[in-house]
Formats: sequence, C-alpha cells, structure tokens
Amino acid sequence: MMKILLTICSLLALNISANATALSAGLSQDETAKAIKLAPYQQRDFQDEVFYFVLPDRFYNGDKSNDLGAAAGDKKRALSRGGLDKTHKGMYHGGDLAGLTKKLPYLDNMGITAIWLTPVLRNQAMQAGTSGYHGYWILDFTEIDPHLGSNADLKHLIEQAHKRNIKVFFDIITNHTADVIKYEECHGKDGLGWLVKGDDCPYKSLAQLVEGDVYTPLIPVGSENLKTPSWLNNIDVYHNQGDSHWAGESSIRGDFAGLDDIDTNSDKVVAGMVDIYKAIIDEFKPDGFRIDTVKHVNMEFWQDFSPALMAHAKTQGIDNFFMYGEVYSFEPELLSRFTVEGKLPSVLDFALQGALQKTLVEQQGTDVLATLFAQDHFYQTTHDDIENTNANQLVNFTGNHDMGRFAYSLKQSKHNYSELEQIQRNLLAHAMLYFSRGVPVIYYGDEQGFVGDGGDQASRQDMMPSKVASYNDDDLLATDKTTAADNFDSSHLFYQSFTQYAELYQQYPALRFGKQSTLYAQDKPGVFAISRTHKLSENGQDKEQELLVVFNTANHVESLNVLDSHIHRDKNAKLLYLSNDSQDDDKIAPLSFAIYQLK
Ligand SMILES: [Ca+2]
Ligand SMILES: [Ca+2]
Ligand SMILES: [Ca+2]
Ligand SMILES: [Ca+2]
Repeated sequence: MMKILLTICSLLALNISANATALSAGLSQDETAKAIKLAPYQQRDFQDEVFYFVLPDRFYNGDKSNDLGAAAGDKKRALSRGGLDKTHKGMYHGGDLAGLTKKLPYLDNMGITAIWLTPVLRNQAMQAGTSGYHGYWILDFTEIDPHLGSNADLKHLIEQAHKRNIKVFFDIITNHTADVIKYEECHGKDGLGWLVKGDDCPYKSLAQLVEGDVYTPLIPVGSENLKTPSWLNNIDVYHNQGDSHWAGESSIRGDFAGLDDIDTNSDKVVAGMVDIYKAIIDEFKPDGFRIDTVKHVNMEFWQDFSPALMAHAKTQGIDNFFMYGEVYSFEPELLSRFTVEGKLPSVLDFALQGALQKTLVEQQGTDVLATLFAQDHFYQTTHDDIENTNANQLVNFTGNHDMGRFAYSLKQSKHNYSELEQIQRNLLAHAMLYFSRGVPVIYYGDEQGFVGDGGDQASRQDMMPSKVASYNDDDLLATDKTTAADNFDSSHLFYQSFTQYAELYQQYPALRFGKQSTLYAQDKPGVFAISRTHKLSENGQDKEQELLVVFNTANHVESLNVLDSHIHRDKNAKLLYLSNDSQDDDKIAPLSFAIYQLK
C-alpha cells in the first residue's frame, strides 16, 4: 500500500510540474483559472461546456426533512413517499437539489460549466422492490420529486448555477412513464399479481394484434388518476403490447421491464409530449435537455419533437438551448441517424466510449480511434428547420450510470493492471474526452477515483458518506479514502487533473471548435496523434490556431519521430502541456499525452 501511495504522490508531483510547463506567464493554477474568461451562459456555445453528470439522490443531502419524499398524509402524492434505505444500493439515500446547490463551488472549481441531472420529476417511489431514486419512473411531469425538493428548489439551483455561469440540463423521458398499467393475462383481473412465470409479459407483435392476439390492459383500482397531465391516465395512449425483448419492433413498442410504453406513434401523443416539455422550459428555463431511451421511440416522433422544442426555447429567450439523446449503440452510422433523420441536435457518443474501452482497457491498436473519427462525416446534418450540427457537438463520456465506470472496466480487465496503471489509463481516457472532438462529460465520482462493482446500481455510489457495504469495500483509485467517508476532495489527483484539462480546454478554442484530423495511428498500442485547427479573429485579424495532441496508449516509452515533420522540424511548435515530463524531447512517456501549439 505504502509503495503505491508513494508512486501516486510522485505521479501527482509530475502533474504539478507539467502544469507549470503548461501555464504561461508564471500564473498559479488559481490565477489562470480566473484569467480564462468564459462567455456568459446565455451566449455560450454548447461546444464550450464541460459537463458533470450527477444523480442528485447520491450526491449530497442538503435537506434531511425531505428524505422520505411526500409528506405523510399527502393523498395526491402517496406513491411518491418512502423508499429510503441508506444501506441499500437500490433505494433512496437522501441526496437532493438543496445539496447539489450547496456543492456548486466544488463543481465550479473543477472547471465544470454545465450540469446534467438525472430526471427530477415526481416518481413512483417503489416498483418491484426497489426505488425511483434514479428518477426514471415518472408519474407527474409537472412537479419535482419530493425526495429531491420542490419546484422552487430546482429554480433556486438553476439561479445559483447561473450566477456562477454554470448551465443546467435536465434528463427527460418521452418513451415511458412509471409502471401503472398491468395486463390481465399476466397480472390477473385486479392487476395485482403475476400469472406469468419469469416476471415478464412476452411481447405481442403487430402481426399478432391483427390476429386478435392482444393483451387486456388495465389500471388497478385506486390508480386511475396517478399520472399528470391527466391525458396520461388514458390507457389508449400506450402501446400495451407487453415487454420489450430489445429487438425488432419490440424495441420501439414494448415495455421497458414493465414501464408503460407510450404510444409515440400517435399525433396526439406527440403534441402532448411537446406541450409537457414546453411547459418545463417555460417554468424552469433550463439550458437544455438530455433525452433518455431515444432508440426506443419511433424516428417520426423525434422529427416533430426536436424542432418544436428547439424553436420554443428560443421564444423563451434561451438562444443556445441544446439537446442530446441517449442512443445505446456503438455504431456511428446508427447513432447519427438520430441527428440526421431524427433532427436531434446531438447524441451521446457511445462509439467513442467503445473505442476508449478497446484501446485503453483491451489494448487494441490506436487505429481503432482513427477508424472511429474517420466516420465523423456521418454526423453532418443539412436541415432547414433546425440549426445544423456535426461531430464536434457529440457528447463524450468514459462510462455512466448504466454501463458502469471506466475505472471498473480497468479493474476487471484480464490484463491485471497495477493501481498505478489503472490511474494512468483512467486519466488518459478522460484526457481523450477533453482533447478530441466533442463535449466532455465527467460522471460524478470519477473525479474521486470511484470504481464500483459493475453497472446500474453498482455504479451509483454516494459522494456523501455512504452506508452501502458493497460500495464501501471498494478500493478507490489514487486515494486511501473509501466511500464510507465524504468524498468532495479537491486535492484528489483526478479532480486536480480534470481541473487542468478544463483550463486547457477553455484556453484554446481549437480544442473546443477545431476541425480534427488524424495525423498518426498504428495497429498496436502506442502513438495516436490528432491536429485541431480553428480560425479565430484576434485584434480584428483572422488567424488560424492549430494544436497537435499526442496520446501514447502503450505502457512503454514511444518515440515521437513519427511526428517529426510536425513537432521538431517546425520551429514554431511550442509545447503547451505534458502529462508526464519524465522523457526528453523526442519521446513520450507511457500512458501519457502532450499538447503542442503549431500555429
Ligand atoms: Ca434530503
Ligand atoms: Ca406496465
Ligand atoms: Ca417505446
Ligand atoms: Ca464493492
């Protein structure tokens, strides 16, 4: 243990010395951060953002009085009460919007400029033995879940974030509501039981429906008016075809493990959903939406929904309102269908996540990254009713609340990486989020070395002191702490590193807006080099900024001779940042990266 700690300390020392190389005019880190002037949030482009993705329930408890959700005796919200068990990873833990508001300085100091919250609308607190702490089981699309706070608390969070020039994005759902509707054939005449073995209701196809082979959907007595707005209580606005088996038409029309799948093929439903989220924009004035389960809704829905909401936000004075969808696919050709055909401004870049996994966990060649970026042209849109976008607006991430953390993938790897190597590979993956095209997202807790035991509940640890045994037995990266302690440590190596990455990202427009070209890749781990070029106007003169970013994905020193024509023969090439400066000029240290300015 001691040896590992010493190595980490020396790694930290390396980082600090590299930082000194990076920051011009001898400014301290703090001074530089302040010197970088972010445009005001109202005018700031989506590509300027550094995102932090957080589950408010797992972040910080700012108000203990709301831990049980709706007040006792509140008949209208009775199903939004309870579910608190701090020792259980599938239950509410007490974190809330007030807590997030209190911790804004922690995010601000790390260079976070936008927050993406998991859904905050009022949920059904309990379903099938676990709770709606994650927010994806909505009953009421007009009010904030009482476990998280009130509508006023959300407005206060946004107001305080905006004061710090931080944007707030909501996670929204149009695919399903909470599980209220049951099928007589599966759950009995009262809808309260399970008649089908295996706890699922097999999907009935459109062809079966034509033959009259249908389910008899019902709403159990007493649950007829649970949902808001009230049109959602009409059984006819759902597909009612049973559970999705994640393939073919069931992927669009089936229930997501019992969650009532909305009939998004109906014009009335499209209009109703547009109205729901127009009202959310009007009330809260968020800076944008992340959209859940996009792949499970028909394309025609998005073609109407996206332009309608983008235009509406502008009428509310949110000129740079932006939306990105969750399309769970690793193929750029499929991902881009939802921007090109579906008219969504952007999507989460699952394909980049897959490439990071292949190169940095599985040790495939850096040509995997080159192949990915060579498909960026798929994302160029040519719409006439919505602003056009391209791969620069993709949303980059290393892991998330469903698939688990990148640190977990590293820990699980058959390569048995040492702790130091896990740290280095994790940092390099995150550097790729900031310095290749696309907008970086930090998954909360990654900056504290969180690891986890897998995806879903196992990757949703508490930042506040946790009581979950399976979280607290984790060996966190680059710290001696466990999740049993408070983990808002601004001296953590990852927090410090991400802060530096954010500073570089904000300092050089080419890193945010630059056209990206691959300069070098190979069929094994090692050098991957890209250039980022961007035209900017300085003192009335047009000039081009050109940066060169070099990653070494190998666990050995690599020569930079392959980049000689760019770095050494170009006398103007200036080293801006070196993540590990233990090598001389023409070499790059294992699992490290360097940034040069060519113009
Ligand atoms: Ca609370
Ligand atoms: Ca259901
Ligand atoms: Ca659906
Ligand atoms: Ca564990």
